[in-house]
Amino acid sequence: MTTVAGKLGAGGMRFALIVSRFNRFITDRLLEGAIDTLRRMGAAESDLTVLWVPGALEIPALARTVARAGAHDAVVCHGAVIRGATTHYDHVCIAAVGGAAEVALEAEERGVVVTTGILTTENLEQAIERAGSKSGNKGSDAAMAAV
Ligand code: INI
Repeated sequence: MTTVAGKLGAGGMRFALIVSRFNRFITDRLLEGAIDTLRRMGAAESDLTVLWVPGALEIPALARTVARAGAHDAVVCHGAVIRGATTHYDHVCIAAVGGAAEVALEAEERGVVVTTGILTTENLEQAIERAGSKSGNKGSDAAMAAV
């Protein structure tokens, strides 16, 4: 039997952690989860770079720039898009998550991994649940996926 599975060791890997300031109450928790996971998997402090963007909409462009620059093995994206009164939510969700997925495909050709811990939720409660409470921490999950 041949089985292909990743090994969970982050030693020697360089990570760019992109995080949006919008809904920072949530994104701070996603970032903390990612950093905690990477440290526990052996990543060196000097191999972690945190890059802030204004909102989730800005994540894909920076992720692409970082992936193309070649200074990191993985780019982990963190954001929190929470539905408001208008359709803006839908546009930001599609552009942010779809954009990050497109960047991931391009980056893969360069041997760079791009993963997303971008929450898209109906309300704040759902976001809190996914940022370190009863539904885990999606920042941590995205970091683990990158490794
Ligand atoms: N950005 C987010 O990260 N989350 C949101 O919930 C959000 N909403 O709902 O508007 C949001 N908007 C800002 C957007 O990401 C850009 O930063 C802004 O439009 C400037 O380009």
